Amino acid sequence: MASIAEFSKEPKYTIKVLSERTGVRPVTLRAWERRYDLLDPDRLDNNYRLYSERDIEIVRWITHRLDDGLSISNAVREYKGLRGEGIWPEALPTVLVPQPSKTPQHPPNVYAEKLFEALTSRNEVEAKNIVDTIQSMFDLKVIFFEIFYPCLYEIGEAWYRGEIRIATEHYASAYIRGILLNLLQAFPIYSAAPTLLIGCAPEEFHEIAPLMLSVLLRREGYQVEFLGADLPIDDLVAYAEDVSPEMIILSAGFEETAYPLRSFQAKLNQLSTKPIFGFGGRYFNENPEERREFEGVFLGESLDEAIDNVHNLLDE
Ligand code: B12
Repeated sequence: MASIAEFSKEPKYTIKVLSERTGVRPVTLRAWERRYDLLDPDRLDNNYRLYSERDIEIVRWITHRLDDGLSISNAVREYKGLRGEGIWPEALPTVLVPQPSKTPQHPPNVYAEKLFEALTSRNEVEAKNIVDTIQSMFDLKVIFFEIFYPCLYEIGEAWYRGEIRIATEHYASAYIRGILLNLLQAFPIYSAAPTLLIGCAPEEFHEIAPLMLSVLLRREGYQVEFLGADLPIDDLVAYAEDVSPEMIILSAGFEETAYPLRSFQAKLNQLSTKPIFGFGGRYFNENPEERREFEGVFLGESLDEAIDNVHNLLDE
């Protein structure tokens, strides 16, 4: 394992990047800086902070000590004690999430078409090459929204037109689901962060959108549990009583799957922790007038909007 001293001191990352790479919200990072004098970032002309790879490793080390049960003041004291003796702590093992580093050769839609071709012709070797390539070039949001989404959309259309078999559609969606699950598990879990349960309404089996949302929110440092398809409401309320999440997010694509969600927030309000219920999905996008019939928070038409709304609801 490398020592933190081996990481570059060159200031180049904004607080948003530091936050995404460590799972610590910007407001918390600023508080640690102010109260404990933890980091001393460079400032741009507009006074924005700029952090280095070394800063990222320091914050990761501190959060690891918090996970061990230390308070923030004790974790910082320990870190400063080591530094006072001229010792740099060991850096934590790095997470296996691919980081984009290459310049894109084509716009994302070209890769969406290539992936569609590879998956519908059951060429998994080619599909893997494409996924490796896009992970080396694009941010996860571009991969999810501009490559996976249009690819799946076309698969649905091709199935609807009778051009591909149901089994081919299942194969393709299972492949993409597998990539997403791997990504979800590659991000670290921060036990001090707010807990979110994310999944599908009862009898709803379209789980790829909530899975994408789970990956993106875990990347932002939330403690996300992805619960998958077809969640029975009463069991989920009992689970929420055990787990005490800050928020539960469910997706529904059809009237029948959305319907049982009407009473969900009322049931959650009977728990002492009163988790927030957030919802979204194809049914609510296609029937905007129905949203107000549901107690809870409609999180937006897109996953990007949902991420902003989760921040607004949980970071206050
Ligand atoms: C893969 C797939 C399946 C798989 C799902 C596998 C899995 N593990 O997820 C399986 C085989 C299970 C399946 C089953 C069915 N499917 Co299907 N399926 C699809 C397909 C091809 C892709 C869906 C997908 O994952 N898209 C990618 C995600 C990212 O996009 P999305 O789900 O549309 O979500 C977007 C928004 O809705 C929103 N969103 C979604 N959830 C949430 C949540 C929150 C909180 C927020 C803020 C936003 C949000 O954000 C996303 C990005 O913009 C679509 C094709 C299509 N055009 O969408 C058909 C499609 C959705 N399926 C369809 C149908 C009809 C069915 C079945 C009824 C088929 C059948 N006869 O059995 C069943 C229904 C099962 C059920 N009760 O849920 C139709 C729906 C038509 C309609 N309007 O009614 C579609 C559109 C196919 C078509 N062209 O006709 N399906």
